[in-house]
Amino acid sequence: MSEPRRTPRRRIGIVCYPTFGGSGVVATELGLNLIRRGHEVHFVCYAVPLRLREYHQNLYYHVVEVLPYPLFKYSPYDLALASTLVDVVKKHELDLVHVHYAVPHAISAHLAREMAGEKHAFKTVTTLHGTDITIVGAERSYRVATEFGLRKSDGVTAVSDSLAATTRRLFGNETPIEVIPNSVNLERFRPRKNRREARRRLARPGEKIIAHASNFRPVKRVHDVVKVFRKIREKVPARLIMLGDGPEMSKVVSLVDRYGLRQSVTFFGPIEDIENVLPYADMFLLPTGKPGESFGLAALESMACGVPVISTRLGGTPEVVVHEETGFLCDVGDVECMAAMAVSALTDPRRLRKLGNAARRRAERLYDPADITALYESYYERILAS
Ligand code: GMT
Repeated sequence: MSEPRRTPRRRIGIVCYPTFGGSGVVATELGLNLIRRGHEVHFVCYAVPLRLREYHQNLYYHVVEVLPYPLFKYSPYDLALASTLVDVVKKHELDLVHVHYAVPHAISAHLAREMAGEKHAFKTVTTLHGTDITIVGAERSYRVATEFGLRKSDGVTAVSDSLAATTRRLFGNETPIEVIPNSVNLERFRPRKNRREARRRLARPGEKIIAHASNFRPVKRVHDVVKVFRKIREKVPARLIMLGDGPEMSKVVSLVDRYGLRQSVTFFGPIEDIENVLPYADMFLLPTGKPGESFGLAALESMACGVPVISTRLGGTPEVVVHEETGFLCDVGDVECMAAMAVSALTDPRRLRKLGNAARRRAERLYDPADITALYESYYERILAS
């Protein structure tokens, strides 16, 4: 399916982390949308991105092979990426390489440009996604390199005003940052009819369904999900559905056991078709701690499914979730607040439906992939003309 394109056809390289994670999803969906609009897109990654499951004539995938060598305790992925980029740029005459997540992609792209030389000149755009600035980039061992990568990028974008502001605070005001929010695949993530049948497979009759999806890293405070759920269950029959996996998983399972909640919690692991579960939830919990979500793609995906979100008043989430309109925002760690908000909506079906409808409408109005892709297209043109 092709969509109208108002800018010249371009050859674009996209670099991202291909595993579970919002930045890889955003990069993949953007690449597919650019292809649908007639551009040629080359993904350069160490594995096929998870959501890249479609065939297109203008879609190319180039693997970054990282050689394990006995001398290397840590194989230099950044060098392998830079070398692969040079090969791709030379062979396919790319106009622009768009890297997602600054570390180390922005530096690899710059190195590739230096190595490719004038004859194969290309522009670079770096999209900041969050922890590449707030955690990894701010870390002493990466800070100087991250700042260098941003300075050497021809264009830098951030997924929220909040992340742009944090980047300026940490790295100075020199690099102009364009804010282009993430989009959500509105066809894939949509409210579903016939919910009753699917819900029967997910929960017992009468149970409200609470969902959480993440990479279970400490910043996500998944233990708060369990604590909030425990409090919700004191008032409302409910089931918790956990999607994803990560370093905190065993602690979370222990907490579930300690609270005696094993029979009420379903762990789905890192399933790929999360869109077949999310629409059947009544509420989505994302109690992320400091420094917060730069954006909160999982929250947006839930909203697109018509599911209200309870999250924290931190980072870029308040730009996505509107308190008392599409969900609720509480302070980090305030499980009482999160549980009270959840119970107030779960026990009021009209309000719950209103929140869900408003969530979907907001996703459609502000995060439509066609609109966001058009923003990237015009940004690319500005960078290419500079
Ligand atoms: O920074 C991370 O935690 C990883 C990154 C990712 O690759 O999933 O997540 C960030 O990028 C997403 C896509 O832009 C955002 O929706 C997430 O909020 C953001 N995570 C954080 O800021 C913690």
